[in-house]
Amino acid sequence: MNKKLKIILWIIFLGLIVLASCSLRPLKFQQNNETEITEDIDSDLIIVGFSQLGSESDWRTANTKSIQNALVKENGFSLIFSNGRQSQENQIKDVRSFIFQEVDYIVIAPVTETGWDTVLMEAKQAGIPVIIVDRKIDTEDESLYVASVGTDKYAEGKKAGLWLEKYLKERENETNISRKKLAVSEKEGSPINIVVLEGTPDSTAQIGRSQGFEDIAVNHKNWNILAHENGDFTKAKGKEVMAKYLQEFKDIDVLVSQNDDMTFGAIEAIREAGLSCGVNGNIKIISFDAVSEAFDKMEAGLINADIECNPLQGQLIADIIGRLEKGEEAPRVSYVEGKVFEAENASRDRVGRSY
Ligand code: GYE
Repeated sequence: MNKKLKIILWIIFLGLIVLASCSLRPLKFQQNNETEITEDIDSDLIIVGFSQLGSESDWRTANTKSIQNALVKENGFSLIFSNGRQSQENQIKDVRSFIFQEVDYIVIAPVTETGWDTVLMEAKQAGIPVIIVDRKIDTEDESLYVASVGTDKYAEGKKAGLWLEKYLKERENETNISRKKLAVSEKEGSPINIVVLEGTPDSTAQIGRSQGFEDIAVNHKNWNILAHENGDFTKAKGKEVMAKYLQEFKDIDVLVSQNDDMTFGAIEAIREAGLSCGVNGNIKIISFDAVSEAFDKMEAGLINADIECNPLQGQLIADIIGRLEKGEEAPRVSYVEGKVFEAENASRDRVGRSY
């Protein structure tokens, strides 16, 4: 190939490179080991920085997957994902990094409800809309975020209390003890000793589920909540705290565990203590989330009931951003609904579930 042609081809090649690079938005970015970053993206895409609170549970994995699957290039998005590893300090750093990168939207699953005003004010001043997902934040300044997506955690807590009410009533009827035959002292029913494994303190799931259950329990003088400690939504901590409860209390009737991962740990602790749980067990278990492994445990009769908390929130976030991009109003609060599942129907109810 003669030299002149080579030079012409080289000039054309360089020109194409220059053209291609000016249509890409170079992102200023800070690399850290928990952030997946797109270095150069098509400027037509909507760039979303997502600060996920951690990877502590099966529920969280499903929630992350749902959001990552919705905010994909095919849907017009470029996602920058950061795992906060259950630390608000990490999440605040993530949000500042997104601001530095001049993203179009920030999505946060806040590990706890308080302590967000300062960094969200920085996002507001940078003109970056914020969407809160899964849990809530506690702020006086409602302008700090444009929408929140999640589930009604208080309602979930009440569902747990209402299920226990129903369960005890059915048991009482089954033993054919009519209330008029009961001695006066038993009119309120025999003592029901309850222990609670709580989630991360100050998280919406812990606050809502605790309050919802307690607002039902308060109607029953014979329900005794013996202890309610933090199991941090993890299997290991749930097992550790349940083992402690089993040492302390010899007559536990019910375990209310605020997520399935802590329940899985508690079941191990109960069995290692030589006790049994679930449908035919010493200790009845009410759990939250209703992830796939919890259905396995319900089918095995180890969990009596599971209060669903639907993690599939990604499409809702994508829809909200789509509406905002078109200058339309977006709903301030969007809830995904959940059901109550019972061991007796677990095999039937799990058909078709995606997590
Ligand atoms: O129940 C638990 C996760 O905020 C609803 O957080 C979520 C909770 C969920 O660790 O598994």
